[in-house]
Amino acid sequence: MMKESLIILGVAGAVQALDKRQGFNQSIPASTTLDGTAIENPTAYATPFVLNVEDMWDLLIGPVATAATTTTVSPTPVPSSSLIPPPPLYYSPFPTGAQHPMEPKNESWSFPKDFWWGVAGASYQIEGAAKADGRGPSIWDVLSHRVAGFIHDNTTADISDNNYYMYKQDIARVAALGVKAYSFTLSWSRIMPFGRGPVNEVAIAHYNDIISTCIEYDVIPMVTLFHWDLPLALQDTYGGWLSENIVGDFVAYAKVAYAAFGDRVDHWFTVNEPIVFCNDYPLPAMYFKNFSIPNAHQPFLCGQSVLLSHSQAYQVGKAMMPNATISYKNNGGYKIPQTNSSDDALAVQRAWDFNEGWFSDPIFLTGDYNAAVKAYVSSFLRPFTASEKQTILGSADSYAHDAYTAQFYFAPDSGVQACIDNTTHPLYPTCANTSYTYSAQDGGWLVGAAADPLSPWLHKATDWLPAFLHYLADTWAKDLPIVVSEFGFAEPFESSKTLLQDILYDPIRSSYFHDYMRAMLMAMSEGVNVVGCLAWSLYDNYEWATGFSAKFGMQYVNFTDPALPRYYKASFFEYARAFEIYQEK
Ligand code: PNW
Repeated sequence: MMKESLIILGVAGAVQALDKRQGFNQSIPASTTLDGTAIENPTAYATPFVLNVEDMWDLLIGPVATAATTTTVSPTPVPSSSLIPPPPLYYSPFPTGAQHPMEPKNESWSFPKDFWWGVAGASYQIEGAAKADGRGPSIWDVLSHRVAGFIHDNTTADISDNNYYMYKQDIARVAALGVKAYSFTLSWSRIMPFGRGPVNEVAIAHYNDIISTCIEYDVIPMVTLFHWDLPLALQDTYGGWLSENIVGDFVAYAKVAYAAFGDRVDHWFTVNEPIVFCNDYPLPAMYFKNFSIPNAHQPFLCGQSVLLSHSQAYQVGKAMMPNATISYKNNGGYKIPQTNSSDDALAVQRAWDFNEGWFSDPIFLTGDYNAAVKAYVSSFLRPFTASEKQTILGSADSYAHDAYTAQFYFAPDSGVQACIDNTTHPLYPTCANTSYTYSAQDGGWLVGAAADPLSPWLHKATDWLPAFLHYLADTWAKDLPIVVSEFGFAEPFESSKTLLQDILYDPIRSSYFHDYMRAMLMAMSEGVNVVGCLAWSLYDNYEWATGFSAKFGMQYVNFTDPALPRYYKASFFEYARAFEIYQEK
């Protein structure tokens, strides 16, 4: 089905092929400036430069680092000495003579036999091989290479975990601990170096082999189409997600992926966390083509494009793969009213409305924005047409949520309504204040143990997970299954540890996974239909603007050793243990 269009033509040829596509250059006037004619408004004219992939790297990104290993590594079996679990936090199987109170198993809890538990990673964060095999640059190559001060520790993900070459070993290592599912992301600009047009067969072959390797190891492959690494060409051509031009391009890309992998992949996520990547707009000035759209409008223009892109990609996917589960990944912590005042309740509701509800209300409830968002956006967003609303409504087969944490919400000092009436209020338009602590009357304690200070949004708030899952089920999922599509923890100050054995012993992350799994079991025993969960992350990786300085891995990767060796941390065994104990055999 894809064969005819799927070869990179030689990159300059590919760009010319793109130019012929209708509309690609519609905003660029003819190059009359080159004939020497005097012009009235020089800024209205555009260059006729044609950049191939190499030019884009050279001119827009600059030199890129390459790993010591640049060929696919064969997997070596995980030695049994690496599979000995640590003495766990709550009881110990070690015959040391130490005494441990037993943790009783709750016999009324269980994970059903077909419950899938897995681990997740994402293309830009783990792959490395930035320029290999024709990959085009993404906006994150600009953010990490060019934008002064953007990355906390000045690192790039040029090499990162070198998963592009080491995936066989990576899959073997997760399979060795009994993990049932591996969730990874396709790099859009690997598959389509310009985000549209020619498809790179080498990239298709690469992801095909990841999928085959999963199947060989009896691990379910789960694929996300977009996890923030937008092809740079799309950002600089029309503003990326700011423009509805992206809808057709995203759907075309999704079709290529479904056609190539849909025979073996049943679990698909379209976009990861649109609340996060839409709020990344405006991108830093001076590094991307300028589209002069008011800053405050940009996240919502992005959101509009996401709803159209996701819903159309969903419908196309269901037509091509009727048995697939397709959804998108939402995110955000549970929102706890800090007091029982009615104004705090209102603030909590507006926080749901402007975050999860921004996408979930249209997709799961009505086909359109909720009233609070609509009141805000209607002056600058066009309304959805009736047929768009129909396409959006019901465009998900599960409710997938990246459910890491919880925090408290309360009304602004002036009250919620005064904020809504004052467009210059710093909390406008959401008009909800947040805190990580209980109220002063309740002692002012933190909601739970803090993660690394570089991930200040994250606390261990597993006590709130049952309420959280009930809320998602009652509000949006209803009869649809819930997938906890990411959860995990950045062990505080892990990057300042130096001894290997110290790094591998991660007690707060271990207690996070221990308590998280039991809280999930509790909610499931109360009737919440969670069908699977994906821990973030399979190993330490590039934590976006935090670089390598905050660590979410359940495996340590020694980034200073060119061989990039991986080691299981104690938390990985803690996660696996929950299923040894509670999953029906
Ligand atoms: C996720 N929150 O982002 C991303 O999908 C991953 O790429 C990232 O590495 C991981 O979490 C750890 O940060 C989130 O505020 C960003 O609730 C923000 C939130 C949750 C997840």
